[in-house]
Amino acid sequence: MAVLRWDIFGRVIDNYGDVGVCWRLAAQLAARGDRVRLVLDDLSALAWMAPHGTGDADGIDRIERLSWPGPATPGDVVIEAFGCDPPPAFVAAMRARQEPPVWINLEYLSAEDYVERSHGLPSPQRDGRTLWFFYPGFTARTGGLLREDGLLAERAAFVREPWLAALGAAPRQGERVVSVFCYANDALPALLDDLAAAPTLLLLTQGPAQQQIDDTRLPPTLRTRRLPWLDQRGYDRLLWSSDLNFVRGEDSLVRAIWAGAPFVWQAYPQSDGAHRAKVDALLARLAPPAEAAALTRAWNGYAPWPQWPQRPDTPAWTAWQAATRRWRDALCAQDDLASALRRFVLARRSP
Ligand code: TRH
Repeated sequence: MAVLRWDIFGRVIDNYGDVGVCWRLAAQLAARGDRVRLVLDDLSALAWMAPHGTGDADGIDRIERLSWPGPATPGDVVIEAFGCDPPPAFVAAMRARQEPPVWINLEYLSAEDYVERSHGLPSPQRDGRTLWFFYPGFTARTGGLLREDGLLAERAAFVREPWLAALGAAPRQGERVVSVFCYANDALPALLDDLAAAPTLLLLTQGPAQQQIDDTRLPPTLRTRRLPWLDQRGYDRLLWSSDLNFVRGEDSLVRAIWAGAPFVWQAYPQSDGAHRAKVDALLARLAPPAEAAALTRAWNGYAPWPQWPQRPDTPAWTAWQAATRRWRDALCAQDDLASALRRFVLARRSP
């Protein structure tokens, strides 16, 4: 298999999705034997998300982590994540190369229909080069989702008790485990009220979940553990360990899908309400029971708080779990994003 040299550029606009997606892509390409330089305007989140020394067997420790503006000379492929505009001097160097690199804009993930129409389109530039649009997505006519080789087997072999115990978050007998990664959310008090109906261990990630919840005001049925930032592998395991996951943004949504447990997604809130269309499009594809869909809409702030399936022995919970697994299995039958992207690039290189 040809070894490709990739330059991935990303800018941290807000939160951690930009760096999270760039890192996962870099890691999956490196695991396939490619050479990867990752150029970010802010490398700080990598210190907890992808600490050095944790993945040498996969080639991950060979990824070059570079501060913006990064290298002077391009490799074979340039990825600009989310339209971040690589440095002008680098773009000029791309133009100067005899065989210019394949240049790709990796777009945001959405379940909306426009993704299929836009995926793979060329954008001819004034100087004769082409920028290609590559859209992640949920159907075979999109770029697919980031998924490591062997991820599902690893997940199936995972045993949660020792992992949670090592985290200092062992559940008590009969307690359900719920992880929460969210933006500031006015619906949190309603959620806590509902969860308090049964013994629950709430695993709160860094950020608004920890800031918004006051442990001293919780009833005895709700216990909390405030987690440090975990690395991405650890965050995956947190999702595998939980009976119900609240996730947000782009990357943790995908990881919740691979985890296979019922999940509730909070889209990145936009002042014009554009996130509603994203939530509705996701729900249309996942097709959970109506109560779970209602919960997701309420969690995103545009529907009243509903009655929702909480107990694993109810038909609605079973249906929710089944819908989640069905969708995961269907998505796993499709190509993963790194494989699709490699193929896309190879087809656009000069012979
Ligand atoms: O941080 P986010 O809210 O990022 C968002 C979204 O990507 C959104 O689409 C985008 O428009 C906005 O940024 C600018 O959520 P996301 O995408 O889930 O990214 C979080 C990353 O952090 C993900 O890679 C998982 C990782 N993570 C850890 O590695 N450890 C942790 O403990 C936690 C909580 C997250």
